[in-house]
Amino acid sequence: MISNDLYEAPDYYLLDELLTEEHKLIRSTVRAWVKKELTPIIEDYAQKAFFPKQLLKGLGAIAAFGPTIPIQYGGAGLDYIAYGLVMQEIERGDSGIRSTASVQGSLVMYPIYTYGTEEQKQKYLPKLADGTYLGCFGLTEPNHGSDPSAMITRIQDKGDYYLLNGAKMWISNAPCADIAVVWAKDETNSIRGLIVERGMEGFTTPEIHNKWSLRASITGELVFDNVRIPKTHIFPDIKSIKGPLSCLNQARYGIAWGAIGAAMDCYDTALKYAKQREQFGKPIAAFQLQQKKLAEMITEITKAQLLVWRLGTLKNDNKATPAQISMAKRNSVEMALHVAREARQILGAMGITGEYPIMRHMMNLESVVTYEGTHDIHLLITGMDITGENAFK
Ligand code: TGC
Ligand code: FAD
Repeated sequence: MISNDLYEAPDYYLLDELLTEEHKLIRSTVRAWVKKELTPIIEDYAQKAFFPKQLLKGLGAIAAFGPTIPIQYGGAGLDYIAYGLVMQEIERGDSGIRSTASVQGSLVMYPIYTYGTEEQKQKYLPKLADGTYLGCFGLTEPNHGSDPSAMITRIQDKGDYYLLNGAKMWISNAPCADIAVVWAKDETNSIRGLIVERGMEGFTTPEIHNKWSLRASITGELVFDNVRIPKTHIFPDIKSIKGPLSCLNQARYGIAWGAIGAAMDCYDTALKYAKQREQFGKPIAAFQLQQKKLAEMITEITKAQLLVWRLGTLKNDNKATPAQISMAKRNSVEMALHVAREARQILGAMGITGEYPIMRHMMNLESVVTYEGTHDIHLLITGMDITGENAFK
C-alpha cells in the first residue's frame, strides 16, 4: 500500500535522548506500520464506520497487544516506556485503533496474566498476543458507568458451573470479540472476574450504532441470559472492585501516552499547513495569531510528553500510584482535545474535511475524555488524593 503520510513527530525538548536504542527501534517499527497500514485506510473506515479487523494480525506483529506481558505467554516483555511509545504511535494514527490495542492488552491480557490460572494463561494469552483472538472488557452497565461498584450483573453458584445474568454497555470490541473478561457480583456481593467465550448459550453482543466518535472502533453490549460458565473460567483469587480498577490503571496509563500522539499529529498537520497556506500575500504561519496557537500547542504537548515519560519511569519502578495515572490521563486528553480544536481552526474550512486527520482526532477524543474514567472522575481522584476527602459520594 502506498502512503503519502508525511508525519514528523515533534520533539521540542529532545526527549529522544531519554530513550534507549530498544525504545527507538520499537517506536520506528510501529511508526512505519502506522504509515504503511493504518493512515492510508483509516479515514475511509472511520467515514464508513467500519472496524478494520484485518489489522489485528499486524497489530499483534508490532507488539501492540500486551507489550509488557512476558515472552513465555506470547507478549513482548517490554518496559512501560516502550508500551507508552507503542500507544502513542498507534493513536497518532487513530484513537479507535489504539482503543482496540488498549482493551486487548490492558483490559483482557493483563487481568488474565495477573489473576488467571496457569491453564487460562496458556489457553488465551498467546492467541490474544498475536491477534488470533480479539477480547473485550465488560465493566460498565447501562445504569452504572462512573460507579461500577454498584453493578447488578450477577453469578450464581450452581455446583459445577456458574449461572451469569445481566448486561454490560458501551463495550469496545464486543461485537467482534472471541472472549470477554466480565466483572459480576457473586452471592456474597463480591466482584468476581470471569472469561466468557463467544458461542456460550445465552450470550449475545449487539452492536451500538450511530456513533460520531471512534467510528473505526466497534462498540457493543454484552447480554447474559442464563449463561452457564464453567468453573474453570473464573479468576480464583480476586474478589473485589480492585480487580477491574487495577486493569484500568494499565489502560489509563496507555491513554495518557496515546492521546499525546493524537495531539502530535494535529500539531504536525497544522504547522505544515500554516507554512504553506497563503492569505494576504504571505503564509498564515507568519501571522502572530496563528503563531500563538502553534506555540501554545507545542508547549502543552512538550509538558505532557515530560509528564508521561516520568510516569513511565515510576511505573517501571513499580512506584506509579493510581492517582498519578489519573492525573496524566486527564491532562493528556484535555490537552489533546484543545490542540485538536486549535489545529482545526488553523486549517480553516479544510479542517472539517477528511482530507486531514484533525476532525477525526477531535471527535475520537470526545470518547477518550469520557471512557476509562471521565474528566470529572479523574479530577475527583486527584482531589481525594491530595485532601483525603472523598467528594464522589
Ligand atoms: P473506592 O471505595 O474508592 O475504592 C475501593 C477499593 O479499590 C481501591 N482502588 C483502586 N485499586 C487499584 N486501582 C485503582 N485505580 C483504584 N481505585 C480505587 C481503593 O483503594 C479501595 O481499596 P480498599 O483496600 O480500601 O478496599 O471505590 P469506589 O467504588 O468508590 O470507586 C472509586 C472510583 C469512582 C474512583 C472508581 O469507581 C472509578 O474509577 N470509576 C470510573 C469508572 C471507569 O473508569 N470505568 C471504565 C470502564 S472500562 C472503559 O472505559 C474501557 S474504554 C476502552 C477503550 O480504550 O476503548
Ligand atoms: P455517567 O457515569 O452517567 O456520568 C455522566 C456525567 O456525570 C459525567 O460527566 C460524569 O463525569 C458525571 N459524574 C458521574 N459521577 C459523578 C460524581 N460523583 N461527581 C461529579 N460528576 C459525576 N466500558 C467498559 O466497561 N468497557 C469498554 O470497553 C468501554 N468502552 C467504551 C467505548 C466508548 C466509545 C465509550 C463512549 C465508553 C466506553 N465504556 C466502556 C464506558 C465508559 O467507561 C463510561 O462511559 C464511563 O465510565 C462513564 O460512564 P457513563 O457514560 O455511564 O457516565
